[in-house]
Order: sequence, then structure tokens, then C-alpha cells
Amino acid sequence: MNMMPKDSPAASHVNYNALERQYGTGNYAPFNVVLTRGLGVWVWDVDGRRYLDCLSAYSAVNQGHCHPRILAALSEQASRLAITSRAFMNDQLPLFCQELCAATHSHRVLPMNSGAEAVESAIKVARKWGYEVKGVPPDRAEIIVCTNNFHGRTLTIIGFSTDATARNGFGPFTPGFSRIVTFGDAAALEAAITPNTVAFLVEPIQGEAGVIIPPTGYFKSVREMCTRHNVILILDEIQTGLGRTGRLLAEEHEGIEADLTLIGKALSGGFYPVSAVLSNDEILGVLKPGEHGSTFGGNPLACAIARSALKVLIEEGMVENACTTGARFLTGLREIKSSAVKEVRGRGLMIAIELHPEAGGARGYCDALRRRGVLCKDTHDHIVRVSPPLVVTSDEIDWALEQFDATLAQSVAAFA
Ligand code: IF1
Repeated sequence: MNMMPKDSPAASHVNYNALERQYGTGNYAPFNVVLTRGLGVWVWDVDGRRYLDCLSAYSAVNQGHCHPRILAALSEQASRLAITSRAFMNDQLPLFCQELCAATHSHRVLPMNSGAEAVESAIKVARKWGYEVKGVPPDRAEIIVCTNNFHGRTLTIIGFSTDATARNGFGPFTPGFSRIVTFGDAAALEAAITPNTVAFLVEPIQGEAGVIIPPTGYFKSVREMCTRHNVILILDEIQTGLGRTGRLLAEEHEGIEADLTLIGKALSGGFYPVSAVLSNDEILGVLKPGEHGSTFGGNPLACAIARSALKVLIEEGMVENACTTGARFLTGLREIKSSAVKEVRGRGLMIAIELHPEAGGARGYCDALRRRGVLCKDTHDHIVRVSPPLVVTSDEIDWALEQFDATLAQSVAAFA
């Protein structure tokens, strides 16, 4: 195992685990690893052990940890001007909007901060568009979502989650999301649309649900239906976007264009919360001065970082690399002979290994991978998510495949 770079802090005597348990909040159950440094696809723990990051902060570090060009842009801007509020204009936001529109073939950008804020903003905009443009009666707007959706953790969003763990104990919830349809079932969506439906909010690939790839043609049908019924198609690309699936936006695989696209996470290369709602005049034009905003949304530092993160992603061929190395990873994982594996699926570098329930649970495999220097995360008990930064090389994929092969080949009993 390569040791920590020379200039990193030595192993500390701080009991990080105890401190976090004593003073933090127990809303996570993290793996037993304390990270202190990251560069590219690699991260190091406080004891100098190196790991290949196959989670990428849930696709927030598509560009790799601490990308030097993005770091330089952050440092330069932060030393000059960080935040001004939107009460005044700044010299970064207009360029950020122009460059993001050009890259995504959008016409307008609403800059926000977290992914959930982008989702909440999209819900507000879709409702207002419904009342002012579509003519839905006041307070009657309906938005359709999918089973097993994940769009964030705010009250409105968990209100339409189908995951009891996300909902229990947090009610009452925001009305207007009563119609929840099976992901991939076009007929179910057709049946759920009413004259009061203003939008269909959906992930192009369901990430947290376990990298659920839609049936071929599903989104073509969705696009046709939304157009026919004058319903806004909102694609949540906060995880699938910005190269993760081997295209700049996952919608490109489906040959469609959303009416409203949400991006976040890697929009900052993992340095800063930056998200955005992408759309056009008719939809984003419903927002008038004073009707929406946030303290940090569109601030100069966020915009400078995002401009660099987008430039780096495109100029350094990371989207194309996700396509080629993703295919290599998927093929290699599928060639592993293991009684524990039920299915390996994915698109680009958004991959999941679904295990048989008898395998004893994905968390045990993630722990075994961690001990071999690969960091992965389990989801829904039996699924291992695999999503390295988009700068990963073929050699690094091949090394990772050796660790997966050794781990998955272990007897199922080892993890029971
Ligand atoms: C956690 C999950 C992933 C997202 C999509 C919106 C958001 C997310 C498709 C909200 C955020 C994060 C949340 C984070 C872990 C991670 C996650 F496991 F929670 F479900 F990626 F799959 N749309 N996903 O994936 O963005 O407000 O977080 O910036 O809650 O621990 P956010």
C-alpha cells in the first residue's frame, strides 16, 4: 500500500471517532476510516493508508480530489472577492451563466447552492409556471414523481420519498405530490397525468435506488407524453450529470431534452456547494425580482469555482474518459465469477453490483474492499455502488478489478 505523501500530517493521536460521537449528530454511520488528504482518484487516511475513492463523494468530485486548476481558481477568487449578495452584480455570475448555458444547450440558469435547493427551486418554478402559463387553478398544482426516488433531504422532498427511513417521524408533508409512478413504466405516467399536472420530476438513472437504468425507449415516451400534455419534464441530473454516465448529461443517452434540468455536486468539482436549475425563458421567466433567491446563490466565489470545474471537465476529456474507462470497469466486473453477485449494471462510471441476499449484505463487502484499499458505499442493503472520479485511468481500473475479484470471490459465508 503506497504510504501517505511526504508533506501530509503525521498520524494524529486525536480519537476522531469518539469526538464525533460525543459532539456530532448520529445521522450517519460512516465506515471506520478517517480521511485527511485527497488528490485525483486517491484519498489517504490519518494513518497514511491510501484508498482508491470509488464513491467520489456521491459524484461531487468527478474531476478528482483537489483538482489543481479548480483549486487555483478558488484561491485566486477567494483572495479577491468571495460573496456580495445578489443585491449587487458581480463579474463572475454573468460569465458562469453564459458558459453553463453554452455547455448544456440551455437558455437560462437559476444559480443555487445544494442539490436539494435546486430541486425545491424547480418545484416552486414549475408550480408558478402551472398557474401563470398553463392555467392550473391556484394551489391545485400536481407534480408526479417515481417510486424509489432520491432528490434530497428537505421536508418537501422527503414528503414524496417512498423510503420509510427518509420519511418516518418528519410529517406533515407538502401537498401536491400524491401521484407516484413506477420508474420505467410509461403507461403508469400516462395514467397519472391530470389537467393539474405541472411537472414530472425524475432521475435519468436512479442513483440511490441502486443505479436503476430505465428500459430502452422509456424516456422517449416520457418526452412525448410531457409535450402532449403540456407538462414540464424535470430531469434531476444532480448525480447523473456532468459526465458521470459518459455523456455531459445523462439525457443524451435517451436522445431527449428536458424542459428543466437540475445539476449540482461536481458543478464545483467538490470544492463548494454549487447547484443550478437550467431551463428557458418561458419557464424561468415566471420568477420576478424578490420572488426567489438565497444568500450564497450565484456568488462570485461559487461561480468562479464552477466556471473552472466545467472548463476542466470538458477540456481534459473527462466525459469521454468516463465512457471508455466505465466500459472497461463494467466488463471487468461482469467477468468476475462470484456466487455472491446477482447483477452488475451501470452506464459510464455510474456502476452498481447487486448481491444476492444470501451474500450477507453489501456493507460487509464494502468493508472488505476498504481493507484492500478501495472505498465503496452500499445502498439498499445488497447493492455496492462503484463510481470513481472521471479522471481514473485504465491501469487504476485494472488494479481496482483485482481487489473486487479477490473480495467477491471470497466465500459468501465470510460476510454472513
Ligand atoms: C446524503 C444519497 C446519493 C441526489 C440527487 C438531489 C440530491 C442528491 C439525484 C440532493 C444528493 C446525496 C445526498 C447525500 C448522499 C448522496 C446520495 F445516498 F443520499 F442518495 F448521491 F445517492 N438529487 N445525493 O443524489 O443534493 O442537497 O445533497 O446537495 O444525504 O448523505 P444535496
